[in-house]
Amino acid sequence: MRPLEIGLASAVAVAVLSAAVNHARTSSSNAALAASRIELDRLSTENAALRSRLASLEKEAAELRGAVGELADLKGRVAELEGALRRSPAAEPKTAPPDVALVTRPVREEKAEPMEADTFSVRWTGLVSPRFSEVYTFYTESDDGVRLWVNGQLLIDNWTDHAPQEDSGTIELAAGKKYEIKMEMYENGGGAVARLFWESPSQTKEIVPQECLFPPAPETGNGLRGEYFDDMEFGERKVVRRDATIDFDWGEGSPTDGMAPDEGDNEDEEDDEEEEEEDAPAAPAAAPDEKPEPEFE
Ligand SMILES: [Ca+2]
Ligand SMILES: [Ca+2]
Repeated sequence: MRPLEIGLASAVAVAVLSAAVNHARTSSSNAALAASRIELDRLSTENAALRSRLASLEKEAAELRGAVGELADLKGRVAELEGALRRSPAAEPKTAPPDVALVTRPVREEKAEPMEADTFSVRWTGLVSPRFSEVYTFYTESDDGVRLWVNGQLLIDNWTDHAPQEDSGTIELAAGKKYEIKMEMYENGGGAVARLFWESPSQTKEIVPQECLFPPAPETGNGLRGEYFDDMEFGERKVVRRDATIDFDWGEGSPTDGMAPDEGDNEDEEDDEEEEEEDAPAAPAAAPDEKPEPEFE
C-alpha cells in the first residue's frame, strides 16, 4: 500500500472509532437519562403522597384546636354555673345542715325529758262508741288508783294505793252513739298497771278496741288522748300522746320508757310530737305546758 492510502485508511479508522465511541457515549447518556426520569417520577409520586398526608394532618390539627377551644368554653360555662349556684339562696341548705343539727339537737333532748317510774299520773280522754244498744259493764285493772267516767257518770272510783286490782261499773249505751269517756290513774310506787275492758250481753269481755275509741275534737282518727303527768295530782304534764287502747303494764319502769309513736290520724300539734318520738323512740318528747285542757273535766 502506498503511504497516502495508509494515511487515509488510518483517518477513516480513527473516524469510525470516534463515531463508535460517541455512539457508545450517547447510548450511555440515554440510559442514565431514562433512569433519572424514572427516579423523578418516583419522587414526584412520593411528594404528592407526602403533600396529601400533610394536608390530612393539618386538617386533624385544626379539628383538635377547635375541640380544645370548645372544652375551654365548657369549662368557663361550668365555672359560671357553679358561681351562680353558690350565690343562689336555694344552695344555702347545702352548707347549713351541720349548723341546723347543732341547733335542733339540744332542743329535742331538752323536750324529751323522761318521766319518773313512780309517783306519776295519767289521764285518758275522748269518746267511746258501742256496737250494741245494751247495758255495758266497764272493767278497769289498775295499780295504783283509778277512776272512770262514761257519759259524765263516774262508774269506777278506786283512788287508793293497791296491787293490780279489777273494778267495774255499768251503764246503758246506744249502738253507734259516741259518749265522752275519761279514765284517770296514778302510780305511787312499785309496779304500775292500767287497763280498760268492756263487755255486754252481746260481746265477751275484751280490751275496749281502738276502732271504738276516738280522741277529743278536733283530733281525728281512733284511740284516746293520753296525758302523762310527773306527779300523782295531774300537775306537771310531761307527755301528750295518742294511745290506741288502754292496755298497759309498765312494771316498775317509767310509762314513757320505750313509748311507741302515736297511732291514728293526728292533725294538730301532736303530729310534731309523733315525729320527734320517731326520731328518738327511747326518749319521747314532753308536751308543751300551754296545751288546752280537755273540754269535759
Ligand atoms: Ca312504779
Ligand atoms: Ca304501784
